[in-house]
Amino acid sequence: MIRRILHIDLDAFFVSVEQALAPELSGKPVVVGGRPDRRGVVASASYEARAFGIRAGMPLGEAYRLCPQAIFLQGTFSRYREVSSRLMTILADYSPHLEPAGLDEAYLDVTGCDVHGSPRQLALTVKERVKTELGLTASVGVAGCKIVAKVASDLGKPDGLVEVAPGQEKGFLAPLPVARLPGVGRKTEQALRAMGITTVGELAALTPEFVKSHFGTAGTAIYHYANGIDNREVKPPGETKSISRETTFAQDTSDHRLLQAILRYLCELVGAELRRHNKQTRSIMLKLRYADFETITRHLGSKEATDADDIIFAGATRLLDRALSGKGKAVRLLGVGVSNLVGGGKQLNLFDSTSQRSEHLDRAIDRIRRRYGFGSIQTGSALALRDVFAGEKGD
Ligand code: TTP
Ligand code: MG
Repeated sequence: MIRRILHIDLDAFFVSVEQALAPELSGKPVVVGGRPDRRGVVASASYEARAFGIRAGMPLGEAYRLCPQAIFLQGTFSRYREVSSRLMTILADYSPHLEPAGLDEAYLDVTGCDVHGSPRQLALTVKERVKTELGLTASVGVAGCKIVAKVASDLGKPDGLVEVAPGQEKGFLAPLPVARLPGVGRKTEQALRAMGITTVGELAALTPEFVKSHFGTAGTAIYHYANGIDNREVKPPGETKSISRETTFAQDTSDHRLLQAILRYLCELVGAELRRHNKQTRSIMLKLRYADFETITRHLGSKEATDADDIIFAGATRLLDRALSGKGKAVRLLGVGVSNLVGGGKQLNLFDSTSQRSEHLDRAIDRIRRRYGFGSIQTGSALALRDVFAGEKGD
């Protein structure tokens, strides 16, 4: 099935909400951010104010100099949040694959949602409902991936609807200035210009190695985006994307056995959290901060997704051993994380009794710990860790 993604972004959001409440403000240069004699920056500017050069992020004093007759408003954040949630409620009527990307913007994956008409018709319906129910205008981009949908909605502003036909993503982006591409900030834009690259098409024609060598991992993403390639899914919020636990020692240590024991403990914390979310991981991360504050992270991918403490621990141990080999430095902080999570219905290998046994054990331990606290059981390899920790945190 051909992927179809909508990116919806309201026009001059904060300002438009104020204008909807006070129609006498419509058609005028209006700025939300505060009074121009106070410190602060422009949060949102009406398109009439933008005609004077006023932009979000600009100091209010500068905005005032550009357009003294503009109307400066403080704004009411609770009101914007309320409108935002009404916007998301409208969008949720059309697909469960809804990912808010800010107060006034969201991605909606409408692949296969034919009951609401074509993606273009759906975009028109959304625009119409936003207009009648919220009194606001939205710009919508329709494309085969998130990045192109976002560029498209931005290009049509205000009150726009830009659809990029399937397969046309690269050609659509090619003539645009590189700064149109999310991820290309001012610095990257300048660096690219110094290389003679000003359009997305010129960026796309470079080699991925070249872009990576100049802009690091961010460069790889930019290169793919420039080519209209973006495999990121539209992910509803609340889905856990990563889980990590780390601890800083009361005293720096290079005691390998102690580090391993703590690693085991952290892996058990991470594993328990994974299972609580009914998730499995395909990527294990180790974080180390040495006594001199040098901090490294190391990653290990795994072909099969897992939520088993033993497997997470085995992976983390490999990373730890590699990171410590040859380094005599003491360690100040140790952390373990998992990402690239896959959810729900797990695949049990029914013939592998060892992994089943350890899975039952993990879950039994989880139950006891939920009831009596995490410290109520310590597994052999994580024993005797009390008093080692100065602090523990996770996300
Ligand atoms: P944006 O969608 O970036 O801006 P906008 O809706 O005002 O204008 P546009 O028509 O270009 O989409 O951001 C949405 C809201 O987020 C904006 O109305 C105010 C707030 N915001 C800030 O508070 N500070 C900022 O620097 C930016 C960019 C936005
Ligand atoms: Mg907006």
